Amino acid sequence: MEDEAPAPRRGKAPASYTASDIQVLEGLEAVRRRPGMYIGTTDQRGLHHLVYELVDNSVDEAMAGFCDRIDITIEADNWVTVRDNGRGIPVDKHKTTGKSALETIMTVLHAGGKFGGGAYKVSGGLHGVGASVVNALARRMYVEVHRDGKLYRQEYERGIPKGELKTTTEKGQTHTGTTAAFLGDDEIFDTLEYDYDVLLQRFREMAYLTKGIWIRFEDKRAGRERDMNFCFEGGVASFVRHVNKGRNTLSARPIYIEKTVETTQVEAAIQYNDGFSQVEFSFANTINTIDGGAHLTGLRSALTRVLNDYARKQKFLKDDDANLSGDDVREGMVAVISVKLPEPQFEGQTKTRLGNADVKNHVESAVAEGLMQYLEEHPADGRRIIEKGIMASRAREAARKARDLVVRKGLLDGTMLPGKLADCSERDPHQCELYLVEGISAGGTAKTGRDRRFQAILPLRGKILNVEKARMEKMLAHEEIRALITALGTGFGDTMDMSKLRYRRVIIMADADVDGSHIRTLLLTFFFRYMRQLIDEGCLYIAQPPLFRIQNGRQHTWIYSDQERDAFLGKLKEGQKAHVQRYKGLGEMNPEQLWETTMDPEKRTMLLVGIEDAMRAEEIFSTLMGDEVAPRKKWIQGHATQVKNLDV
Ligand code: 0RA
Repeated sequence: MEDEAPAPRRGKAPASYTASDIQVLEGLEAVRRRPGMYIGTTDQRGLHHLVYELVDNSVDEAMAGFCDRIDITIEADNWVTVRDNGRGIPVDKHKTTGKSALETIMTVLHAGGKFGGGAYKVSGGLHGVGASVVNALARRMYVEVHRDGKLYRQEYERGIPKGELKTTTEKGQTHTGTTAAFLGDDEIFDTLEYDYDVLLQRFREMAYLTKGIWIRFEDKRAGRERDMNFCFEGGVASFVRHVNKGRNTLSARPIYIEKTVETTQVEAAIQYNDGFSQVEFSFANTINTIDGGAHLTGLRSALTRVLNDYARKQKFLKDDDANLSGDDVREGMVAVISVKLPEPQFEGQTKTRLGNADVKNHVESAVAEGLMQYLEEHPADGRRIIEKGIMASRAREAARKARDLVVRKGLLDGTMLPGKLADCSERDPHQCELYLVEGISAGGTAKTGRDRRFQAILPLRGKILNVEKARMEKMLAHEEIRALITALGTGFGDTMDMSKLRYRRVIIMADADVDGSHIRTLLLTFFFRYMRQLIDEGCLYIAQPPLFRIQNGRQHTWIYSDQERDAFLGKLKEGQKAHVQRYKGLGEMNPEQLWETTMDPEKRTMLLVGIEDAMRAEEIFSTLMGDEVAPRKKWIQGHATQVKNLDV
């Protein structure tokens, strides 16, 4: 968002002005002038933010115990409707403004808080900006409140009321609730396109975190009608089950803990599987604290302490055995911790870490108590969990020895680059790219076609190891993986050092067929598990080779998807003939063609691999083997601005 955006056009002001009207207009204008300050961005993300804001308000009403249904609809004309069966926003006259409470909430910045539903009103972070911000950024909006046997309704245009609050008596009406609907303002937003799946993900999360709430999400847009319903009686335990779906678990059900300690509501669920990764999700007042914080620390220390105590008491650990480490007891664990507290403090640059120090003790005591009780009541599960921890501890020791050995031999430190690597001449990592190419012959084509100044090629033979199911030391034994680690220069795992990265762009280039999709998945899994920072820092890409070449007279066009092909052929004038050639693999192109279509920075399109949402990634990486995989992706483009669709 530009700092000095032109003043947006104002809606019509009401006929009679008061001092509070002027304040309202100034407030709305501030929001419209600098929307970024309130909702971050004015792209699709910002647009989604308006929806979250309204849904959060209804969820607050649910957390306060007055609402158990929320219906969200994307209407055919891009209006969004959020309806709940709570008490209804109050409509009585507000003392200082002389306006109804409803109008005040809808038009005065930060007024929402004063009417905040319960004690656990979501605040901080990017959330909690208030319904008035949504209203200010909406081309049109209306709110309907059912309460006291009446229907109240008020409409707005760019935040300004279009008349008074209207009241109708509804005979025999007993239900209560609020409906808020808006149409985003196209003067503010780049797009009014909602991404159903992105919103759905958030609502699913909301449903897990607000036990028993029923959320319905309907898309009424032409051609993409969809309807989803969520209700999770198990709360975060349902969440854990969902993450563990399809895996072998060490207990039939997640360990579930629900307890209020002082003013902190603690809800946690833990379940082990026979895999090797740790999956932890933490939330405070339904906000995903991706950087963890006090609640996550509390959960971890309870886990380590209680499991070690139990292992000693049950003699799984002998007197001279060392304690299990945190990593040992978290191997194969899926855990969700959700806390609700009156005044959450969100810290860190992205405000995604919970700061409230006392919450650590609240969570630790709740989880310790619940876990101890569980172990007493389920000794067979206890044994399996401890045995897994002991195995993890031994494996970690073996891995450390294996790593020490390879490090001592200088196998991974980049001083001995792998023979298969065709390096580039440039040394500045920011200029350098490494192409990981499926197959030796395609590797050869890429070597010839590349710009050797800044593009390096590492051909990878066949299918590399499935790292999801393998342990670290086994993985290290794999030559392809070793070559990859050595070429990158960073090391891996806990000791990874991004400052040693030799190429700031690492590009996976594989065929657009099943084998190619397989190898992409394997490589993504590897990077996700062992070189996460590469993804976090936006250094991992997926190349986009074309699927077709269409020859049309003397002209030829490269085509990257089926839709694009259909569109292209549809646009040809009658009588024109086109020859469509399908490319199955990289090997079918010659070096010049590979350069022109896939490697030339001026022309190519690449996918930037991002992990915005660890849960989805976890799901993807564990649903391995042959499945179509679609990580959260962002399109990076050279020149073209069209978006191409390809399943990874
Ligand atoms: C404050 C007080 C009361 C209700 C609400 C807020 C409320 C706000 C929203 C926003 C969306 N849905 C909502 N539902 C309720 C009720 C006050 C009372 O009845 O005593």
